[in-house]
Amino acid sequence: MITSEQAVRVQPGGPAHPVPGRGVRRLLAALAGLVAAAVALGVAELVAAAVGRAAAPVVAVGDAAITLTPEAVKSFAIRTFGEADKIALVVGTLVVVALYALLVGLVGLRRRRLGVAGVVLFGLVGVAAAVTRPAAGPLDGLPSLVGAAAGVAALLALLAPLQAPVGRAPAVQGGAPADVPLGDRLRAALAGGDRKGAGMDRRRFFLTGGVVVGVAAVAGGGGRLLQQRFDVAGERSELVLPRPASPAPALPQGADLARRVEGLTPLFTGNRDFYRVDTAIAVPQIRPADYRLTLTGMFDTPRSYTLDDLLGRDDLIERDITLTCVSNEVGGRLAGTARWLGVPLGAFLRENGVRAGSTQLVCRSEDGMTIGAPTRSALEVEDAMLALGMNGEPLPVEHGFPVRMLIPGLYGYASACKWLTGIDATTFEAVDPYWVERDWAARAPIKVFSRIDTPAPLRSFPAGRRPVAGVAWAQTRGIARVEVRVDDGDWVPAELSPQVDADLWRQWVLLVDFAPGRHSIAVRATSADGEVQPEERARPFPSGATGWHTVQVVAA
Ligand SMILES: Nc1nc2c(c(=O)[nH]1)N[C@H]1C(S)=C(S)[C@@H](COP(=O)(O)O)O[C@H]1N2
Ligand SMILES: [Mo]
Repeated sequence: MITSEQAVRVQPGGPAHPVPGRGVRRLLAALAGLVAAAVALGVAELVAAAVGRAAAPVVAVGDAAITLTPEAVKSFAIRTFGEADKIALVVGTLVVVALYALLVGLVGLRRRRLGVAGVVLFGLVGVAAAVTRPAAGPLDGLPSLVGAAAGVAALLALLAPLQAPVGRAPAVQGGAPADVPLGDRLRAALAGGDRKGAGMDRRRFFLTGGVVVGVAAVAGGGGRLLQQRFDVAGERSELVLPRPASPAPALPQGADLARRVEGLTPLFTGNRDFYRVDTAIAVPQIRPADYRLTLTGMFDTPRSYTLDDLLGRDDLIERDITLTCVSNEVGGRLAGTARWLGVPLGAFLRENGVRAGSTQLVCRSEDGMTIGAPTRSALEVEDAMLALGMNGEPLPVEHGFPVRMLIPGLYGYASACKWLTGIDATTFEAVDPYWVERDWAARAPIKVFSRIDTPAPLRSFPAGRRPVAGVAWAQTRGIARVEVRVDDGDWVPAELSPQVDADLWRQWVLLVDFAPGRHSIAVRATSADGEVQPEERARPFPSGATGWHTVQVVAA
């Protein structure tokens, strides 16, 4: 069937041409929606350059998504995307926005008000996400609001030419004579030549679209550039760390077995290679001069500290500590070791008269994250600290600049608050911090863990002798033994890197003679206090994974 719009019309003074049908118009309307969304996001980025990065809608909505996503989905995301989880989230958010925008354009073509309402709703979601962040400022709704206004204006400006009444025929028709200026010919081509009778002004659509896309690009790109003013990388690199009163114990010769075993994790993890786990899409940027650490709750003499107060102390310690994440799967790599510099936590808390009744310290970070640690561990675990330095540098911004907490022997989510701005001495009964609200265990001591680094799973290699090697950890207790079993053989003890400190992981290596064929290699560790890593498999949720890491390999 031929609809009236698809019907061939006779142009005044010209031959008959097929008229672009509804399909084209719909396509352009959907495009209008997409462009309107782009301008909304672009303008929002520009406003966020004044207000703050975390107020930008993509960041705010992403943050809200992280806060609201069920734990199972979050674990799936961490498992699937690893440390690219946040990139995946941002890309996912943008895809959803794009699909929604296409729809808004289509709806707007028929019912303009509904289209406008669609953009407004989109803006309100951004506003809601931005203002409900735990660390939201009063102006945080502004980027989404102004962005949505720009989006509405763009949508209306782009839909108008698609809904225009039948216009005059363009000046240039058919084959353009040579004396017609190039600009006019171009414009005529953009406007669809003389096929302009369908009630749409394609030329105006594309001209307006071009302008709007330009505005989106300039606002978005410019906004992003201007947002760099929030970066504290420069101030961080100018910061000079003091020397520790108590340096890290010297490492014995040959302490790092990775020097002789290829594929083995190095004893120390470089700052760039250190795993990162947090909920921050826009990493908090704290200026050293603005930094305050505020104590509240069950302290006799709570006070607040500047960064200089902390850096200027004469009791700074430097320690080698392995940090691990509760989300680490059997065989996983969410662990790293660094040489940390910081304020001894026990002394610091005692100085402020932390009361005996406090069982939990709720640490608050700049972005509103709350992390609860047992007061007792904070007081008693040797080497617990307010860390200021990591491997000889100020903390990297992603790892908590300028101050984070570290308590060896506890998973990161229950001790290692980054961008630390507050410590509230309270009890476990009184407060459920962020992860505990999401049903992770309130108390989270690290489990004995060992991992095979080499050979990698499913690797094939020549039959004969080759090293099997990896790392093992049980912070605060230390690793006493690591054993390897090939197929149904006996457990054979591996060589361990020198015991330096109980808070530091130990590398292990064993030379194994592989007969040709498939083999299964398993590892288990025993802590210095005699706990053998259990065989029984458990998922990370709610208190850390267990189970022997096993890899299948082929010797040829
Ligand atoms: N502010 C803040 N601190 C945080 C987190 C977070 O999401 N926000 N994640 C915690 C978790 S789960 C872990 S495992 C460690 C990871 O520290 P890293 O990123 O420096 O390796 O930081 C902890 N501190
Ligand atoms: Mo973690």
